[in-house]
Amino acid sequence: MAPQLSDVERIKAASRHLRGTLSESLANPVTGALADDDTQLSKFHGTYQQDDRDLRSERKRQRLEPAYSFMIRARLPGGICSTAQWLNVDGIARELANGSIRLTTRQSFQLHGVLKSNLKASIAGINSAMMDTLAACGDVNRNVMAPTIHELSRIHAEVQEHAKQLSEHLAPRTNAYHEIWLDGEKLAPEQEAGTDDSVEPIYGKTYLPRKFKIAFVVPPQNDTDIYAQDLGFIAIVKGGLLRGYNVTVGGGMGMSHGETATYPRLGDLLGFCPVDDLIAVAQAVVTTQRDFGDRSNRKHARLKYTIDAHGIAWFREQVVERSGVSLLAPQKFAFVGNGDAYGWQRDDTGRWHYTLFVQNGRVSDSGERRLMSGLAAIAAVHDGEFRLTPNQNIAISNIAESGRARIASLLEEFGIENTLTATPLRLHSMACVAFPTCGLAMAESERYLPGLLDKLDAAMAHAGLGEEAITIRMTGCPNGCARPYIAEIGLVGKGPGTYNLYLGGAFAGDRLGCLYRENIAEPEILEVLQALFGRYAAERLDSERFGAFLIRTSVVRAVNAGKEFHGEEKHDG
Ligand code: SRM
Ligand code: SF4
Repeated sequence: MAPQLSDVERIKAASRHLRGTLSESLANPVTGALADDDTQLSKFHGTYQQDDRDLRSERKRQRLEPAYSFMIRARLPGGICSTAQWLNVDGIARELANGSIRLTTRQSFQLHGVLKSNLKASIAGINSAMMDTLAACGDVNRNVMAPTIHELSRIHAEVQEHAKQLSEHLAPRTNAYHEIWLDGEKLAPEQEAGTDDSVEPIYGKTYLPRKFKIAFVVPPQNDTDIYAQDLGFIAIVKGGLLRGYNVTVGGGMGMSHGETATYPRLGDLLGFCPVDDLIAVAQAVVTTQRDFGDRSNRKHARLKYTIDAHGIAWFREQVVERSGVSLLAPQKFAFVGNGDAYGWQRDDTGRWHYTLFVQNGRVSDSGERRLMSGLAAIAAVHDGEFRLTPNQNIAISNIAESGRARIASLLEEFGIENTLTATPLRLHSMACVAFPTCGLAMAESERYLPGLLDKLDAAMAHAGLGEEAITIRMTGCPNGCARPYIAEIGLVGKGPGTYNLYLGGAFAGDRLGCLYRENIAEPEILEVLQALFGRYAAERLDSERFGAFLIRTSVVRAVNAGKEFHGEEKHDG
């Protein structure tokens, strides 16, 4: 007997291509929430229902419904955002959301704290600036990432264009988004009734079994963390020309504490494909996952588990057969790091780019550092664009030589230049959102990491490592939104104030970390890391990275495959 489908499958199938009763839910003045089933469907439209977790118990005590509000996530292929678009988002954030903009780990932005009554105006406002939120979340292909490299402007533009094309190709085709948010015309009755099977030629009416993520990257920088993606395209550049892509499949970060059948996994190299074949190959990967992904258990539904269940050889056969593309052997490449290059860079056409460190992606004004106002002031005078990076940062891009001094003075005026003053440890840090908005958070993350870093910076300085870069990432739960399992130091929330500590990930994001301490609080985190920083300073080899050092000295074992992540523990699925 076929296993029972998960409840989300029922909701998708009955949704008439993502309509559900969203319009009715939005119009209901009695509650700040959506109807239950609609909370699943709204994700496909780029918005999550949340409630303020800081207020949860007090609201309960007062017998009030939770303080509901919505998070809105945009879809911004390659993170490119014109300055006009930025100003539009800035305005919506101030007027209809919580007054801040949150840059994400997938080159996009989120707004938090949008009341249901303001949701439609906010989403319509984002669309008015030629951006959308469709498929920013949900069981579909999400925001396609592309590197924020600046030096090679032509290669960047080409790869960026491919990311955009693929994003378009894999976008849902349903008219529901336009109908609900943009008062678009209702289409033919059979589309509205959800009985027309041609509406979603790639996805069908139940879309994918789970979320799906794609990134492009140009070695030697692995800034889009290609091995964490369901599908990755590694650019092979020879003689200054883009020759094609090595394709990776089956990366992913999410897992659940105590459930060894769930694990983070690095993508496998599937083969090399010429540029012209990339859409066909991508579609074949997506449709194989559509047809074989596990629709009964959402914790086992990502592509990584489909590949581990059937084997990579089987998967390659499916892709070759469906795409008609015979994948060649992967071409040589090497990565050196997975962070962003900060500060000023000049590209090969002479234009300037400035990459700014945004701690944990939070754009707001705070004391002397008026980041939100500063970026708005820069957007008002800058005729290039902003590029949101895959590491929660922002680049002011495409600045003419003549405009450079003006941007530099605005950075100073608003107190936002910090790439020279922050330590390399901090510049290589990321934390997910977690409290108070994330419904899945078990521990603090964005609000906690900056303070912890103050103490770790002191420990690094004490060990004589103040100028060393180590990647450190924190999440409030094991879902892995800041990709902690491929950092050299990963801290993953276990409960209020406690974290699992993972060590030994690679500086270039191509090896997983290994569990070193479980459920520890700040005093032990500091004690353990202080001791290891001391040993690293004393015993490291020339240019040996922290993660590699911990493996050579057997502090932790090297974890190169998802199935090895839990060590000797049994895989029960
Ligand atoms: Fe994530 C769920 C925030 C990137 C793995 N993620 C969530 C939700 C929507 C919580 C929820 O389901 O209720 C979080 C909203 C918090 C809030 O209040 O805003 C959330 N994820 C984020 C962001 C904003 C983190 C950040 O600090 O930047 C990132 C938005 C990216 C974007 O613009 O699209 C974000 N999430 C990621 C990544 C990193 C990546 O994509 O490279 C991952 C790991 C990679 C992966 O998918 O395997 C990630 N998020 C998850 C998971 C675990 C999925 C799994 O396979 O198990 C969940 C939970 C789920 O899907 O059930 C989740
Ligand atoms: Fe929320 Fe967990 Fe993602 Fe952090 S890692 S944003 S706590 S789902």
